[in-house]
Amino acid sequence: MRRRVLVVAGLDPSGGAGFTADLAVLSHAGLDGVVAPTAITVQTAERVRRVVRIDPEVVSETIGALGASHEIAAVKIGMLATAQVVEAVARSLPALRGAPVVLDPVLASGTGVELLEPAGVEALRARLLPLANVVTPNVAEAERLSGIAVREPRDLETAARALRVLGARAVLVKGGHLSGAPDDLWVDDGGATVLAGERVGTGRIHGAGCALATWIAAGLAQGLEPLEAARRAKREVAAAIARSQTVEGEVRELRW
Ligand code: PXL
Repeated sequence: MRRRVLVVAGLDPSGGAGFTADLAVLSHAGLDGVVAPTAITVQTAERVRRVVRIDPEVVSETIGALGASHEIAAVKIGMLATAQVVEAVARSLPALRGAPVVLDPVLASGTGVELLEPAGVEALRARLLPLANVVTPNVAEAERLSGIAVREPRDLETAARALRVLGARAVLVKGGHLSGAPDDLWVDDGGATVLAGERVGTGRIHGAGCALATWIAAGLAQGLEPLEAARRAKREVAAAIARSQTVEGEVRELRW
């Protein structure tokens, strides 16, 4: 059986985010990916116009079938759309024989369109955080999931620790949406570590969050320690941001 990384995520037809972007990351990392699709979106790089949900039974059957015919070396979870899909994924993961899980808690698009229904946020907190080896919220997602308002840098650590109490083994809060340097904060059982970043250019980057989580899953599949996987992921995404190209208005896409 070939080792593969399982991507559980939605389709962005533009390829900037979602599972096609994740497959590009995996191929760049030298890994093969398999996909359990959770939603289809209609969108341009600028705006999500519509979300079409996938039947949760289809999601769990797909994960079951992939787990039976491949050795799943790691799992990356992205957009889930509904509470029922969150439940279906949570029920399906134990059959993957302990493959490490990276959870990107996608709640809304960069322009604020809802990508997970409100009941799904509660389900994600209760059912998926406890199964996550690494969870990668941005500041807004960390606030919503932890219930802690982030006003200054030390609130980031409080929110990250609260997500660990909810069951995630390691938390990477992405600081890219804060003003100033895009430093991320890593918290695991060894404590807190700042992953320093540098601002590269201006404008909105489409798909950086998807790519970062997938790079971390790739690192875990390749046997890196979680913090090392996160450091490499941040380096790779920063390099892709530096090479990024404008696709529409001020929106830029990563280049590998
Ligand atoms: O970047 C979040 C995201 C994740 N997954 C899919 C998306 C988006 C944003 O548009 O479309 C499928």
